[in-house]
Amino acid sequence: MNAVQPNMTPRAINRLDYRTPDYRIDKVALEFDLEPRATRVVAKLDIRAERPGALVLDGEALKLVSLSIDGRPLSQSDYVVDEKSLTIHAPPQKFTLRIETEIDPEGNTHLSGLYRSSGNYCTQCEAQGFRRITYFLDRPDVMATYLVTLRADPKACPVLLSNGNPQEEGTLADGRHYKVWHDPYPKPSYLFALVAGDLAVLEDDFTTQGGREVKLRIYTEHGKSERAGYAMDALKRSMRWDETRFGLEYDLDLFNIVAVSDFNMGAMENKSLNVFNDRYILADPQTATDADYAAIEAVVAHEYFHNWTGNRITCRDWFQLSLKEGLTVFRDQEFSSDMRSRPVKRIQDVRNLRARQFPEDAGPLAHPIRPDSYIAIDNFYTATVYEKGSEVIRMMHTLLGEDGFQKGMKLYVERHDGEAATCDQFVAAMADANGYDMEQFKLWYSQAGTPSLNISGRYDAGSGSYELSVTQECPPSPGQPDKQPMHIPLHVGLLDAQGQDIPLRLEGEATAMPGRVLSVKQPQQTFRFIGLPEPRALSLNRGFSAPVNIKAEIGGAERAFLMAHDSDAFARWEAGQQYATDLLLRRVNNGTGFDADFIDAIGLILRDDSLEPAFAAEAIALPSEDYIADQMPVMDAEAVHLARRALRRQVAETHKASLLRIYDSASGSDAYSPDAEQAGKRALKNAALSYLSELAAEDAGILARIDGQYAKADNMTDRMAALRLLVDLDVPERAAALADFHDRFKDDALVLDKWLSLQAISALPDTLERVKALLSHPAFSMRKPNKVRALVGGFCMNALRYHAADGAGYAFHADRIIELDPLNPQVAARLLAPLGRWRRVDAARQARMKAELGRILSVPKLSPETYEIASKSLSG
Ligand code: B3K
Ligand code: ZN
Repeated sequence: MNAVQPNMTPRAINRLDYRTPDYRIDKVALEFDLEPRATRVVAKLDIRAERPGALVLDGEALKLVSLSIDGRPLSQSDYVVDEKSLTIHAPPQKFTLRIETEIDPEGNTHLSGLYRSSGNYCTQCEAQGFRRITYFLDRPDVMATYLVTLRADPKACPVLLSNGNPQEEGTLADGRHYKVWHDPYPKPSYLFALVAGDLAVLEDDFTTQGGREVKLRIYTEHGKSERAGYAMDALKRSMRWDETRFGLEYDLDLFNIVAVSDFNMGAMENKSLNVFNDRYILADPQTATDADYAAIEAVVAHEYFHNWTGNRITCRDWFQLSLKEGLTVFRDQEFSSDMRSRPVKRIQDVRNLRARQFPEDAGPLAHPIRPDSYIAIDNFYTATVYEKGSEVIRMMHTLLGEDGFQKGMKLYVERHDGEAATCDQFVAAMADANGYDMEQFKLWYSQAGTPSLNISGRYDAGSGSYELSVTQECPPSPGQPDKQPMHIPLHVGLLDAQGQDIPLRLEGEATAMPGRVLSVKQPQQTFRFIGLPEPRALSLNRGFSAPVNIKAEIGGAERAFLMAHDSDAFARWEAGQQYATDLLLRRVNNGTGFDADFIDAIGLILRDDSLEPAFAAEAIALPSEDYIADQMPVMDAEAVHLARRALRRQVAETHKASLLRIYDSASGSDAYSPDAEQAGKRALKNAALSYLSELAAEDAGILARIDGQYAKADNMTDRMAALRLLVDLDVPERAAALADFHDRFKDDALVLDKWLSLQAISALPDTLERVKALLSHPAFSMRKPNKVRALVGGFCMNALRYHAADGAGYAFHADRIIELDPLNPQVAARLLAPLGRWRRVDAARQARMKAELGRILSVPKLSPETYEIASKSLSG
């Protein structure tokens, strides 16, 4: 039972209250008799006391059938059961506890614990789903080996899977069949998994560096296994990469992946039995975009990398979540960078960080990457814990270098393999392996908020020196009014008039190098470079060396110069982003026109054929409307939309010829491949078409190109790119294309998600009405997280329509949360964040948003998940 009584505030758990467990469970034997509405689970747990006293096991939504210790049934007075736990008053010191429970997989709409997806059984136990299967010490520092017996009807469930190695299988007297699995590696309960059903399989194999032969299997629904080929390829590349870059090898003879269509998140790293949202497995050129392929590669790698960073070394408690998530995101980002273009990957990761993490860090739900308190841990699988967590790991990498970082990783694995560890232990391994003082750096784990650096540079011609003054500041965040200065690695460079890097020598140092990483540690600090000619431009936070906001007085001409010349590709892109941001904010505030310098700089990029197309596509793309709005004291989504449209139009008018040249010369003759090079060319071609679409109303040739690309595309990337433009245009071709898309793909749930989300993010004024109508379309279901995210989540990200002045967007949002909360509280809570941004809008909208949050909070039996987000959003 997840519901709380009205007037009963759910209790917060605090990091500093951590205590080692009173009891340990060393061995777990589980037997499942799988039935859709009444699955029997027998758990035999080898338990020993660390401290004498009552044994309190977690349990939720369970029917207790029987209970015995060492073969003796317990009497009513020996134990007590409530909605969240089973307490055995006086257990012996060491014993085997046998628990029989009954659960209802079919009725499990929370998709946590054991549930059914398209008629198959699957589990999701992280963070606290195992307690919905049996009573247990459901915490990550209780690690056991698991022996699992699955019994089911062989027709309904020919496939029976769990963690580890298969041990035995056979047929029972009643015609059912069984299979026994054993996982030799002790693991916390959140890594337990089972899957049972009628599934297709794609098989392959992999030989590790050490010579271990590993069978690889990807299970999908029938008829879909041909679409798992790219995921399989990504898996093998991940396995090889982890050996070569990190020296980490796979440790079992079997690695299984199962793709299911109903899943709360992206995927789950259960030991040797990863379970995936099928959108991160299934791809073919007709149904998946280049971005989908890249995401599949990244998520397959991420889950595989967890085998070491997460499974072999897990987290002591859930406050340490970033120990495995931040580190594993860093590892998957590095993998993608090695597989694709490193600068383009960095640009995309920073875009994503700014879109999702910076607003979180600046809002009522801000928390450090290692939070101090939570009500529902599932609410803390956030962009902060994951993506900022990865940035913190990346800063250590920047400070220590690749060799130093790998030394630290090696020591971390040596010290903690097989253990449940903490973030402090990770940092200690990095510090000890390198003799590096990380004390101040550790503040990144405890302080929330995005620091700002105020930077100014001054050249003194007389002495040939350059002074860089840096002031750091971290804004207050909930529960943290005052911040300490952080240790911030700031990568800087100076360019001469030819655009070359000037070698930089810090006062007191012997060597000069082009660009350097400064350790900013004080609230105010000055760095003095000596013996240099007058620089033309200052390049800051190269490679996004720290996840901070930079404030610097850099003029338009200097930004345009950096756009053309910076040797650091990230900084080159960033110069364009900041220049565009300056122009758009000026336009929004004063209605001013746009600098010719900027328009010219975009023209230079468009005409520079030496640039990597994927980079050029990023470099000409303007910052998102949300990013611009985030820079305003009070956001105005409509004004930002109009300003950005105006700048896009001016670029399109000025550079129409170059844009048409790029578009028309892009060859469509190669057979489609999702590789980075081809994807980059498509990205540039579609970025050009996106600019040109601003002229579609007056130029029939452009509309014909868009509509023609939609109709003739031989791959989903091009088809979607064209449809994305059409959904913003008020033309008859729009409805025709949407109808065609639906009919083409009406049997493909994943593609229909795209169809739903495109309509939800349309800029047209009747978007909300259309979204409301789609709620009753057969392609939508409130019970399917992918659908909810596509349609409802898509609409809530559409700031222009979501923030409609009459509050209709907010009311729609709150209605959906209230409807979803009893069905799936985890997804409801995750969907709620946009309402928490009320401090960012004008007073009239604020009142409406707060009223909706209040309405949600007044719902009887609201889940703790939704309660936590709504209450913190209102007050935090
Ligand atoms: N560890 C899982 C997420 C579990 C979600 C819990 N609500 C996916 C991942 O980060 O790899
Ligand atoms: Zn992860």
